[in-house]
Amino acid sequence: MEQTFIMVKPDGVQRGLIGEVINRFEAKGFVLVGLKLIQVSKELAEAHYDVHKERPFFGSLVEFICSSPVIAMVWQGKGVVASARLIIGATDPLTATPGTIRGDYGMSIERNLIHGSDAIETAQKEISLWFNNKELSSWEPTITPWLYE
Ligand code: IDP
Ligand code: MG
Repeated sequence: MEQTFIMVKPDGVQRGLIGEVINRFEAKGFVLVGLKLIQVSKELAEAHYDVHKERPFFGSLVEFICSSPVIAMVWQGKGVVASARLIIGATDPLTATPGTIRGDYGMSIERNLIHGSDAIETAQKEISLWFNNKELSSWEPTITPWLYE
């Protein structure tokens, strides 16, 4: 089953939005298979954002991600990678559609609350960067037949 990596960034944790973020994925019908609160090291933040290492904001982005604990999660379900990106909204919260997490709660691109993997391949890489196998549970909620035929 498809999985994606979701992180509540330091601003989301500081603003008390952990429960709100979890609720949106849970209420939709996705399944939480991994969850931890961690203080991110510089090495992990740099590895996670490696594709952006040449961008001018890379240094401040890494510093921001390490500035306070984050919530790292793995969510599972049909089409979860693309659907999570829709739930999260556009990168710049001021242009993100209301109803999305960034559209409802964000004010700037540097403080956009949440990360979600951008493709299935990226999701697999990010999940293995942030979690080891023992930290992930494979389980199926009993309500599954009420979510999928
Ligand atoms: P995404 O998080 O929507 O996938 P990306 O383009 O992959 O957006 O950028 C990764 C993160 O880098 C963004 O979530 C945001 O925190 C930060 N970022 C992206 N573009 C800018 C920018 O122009 N200035 C400052 N930070 C940026
Ligand atoms: Mg991205």
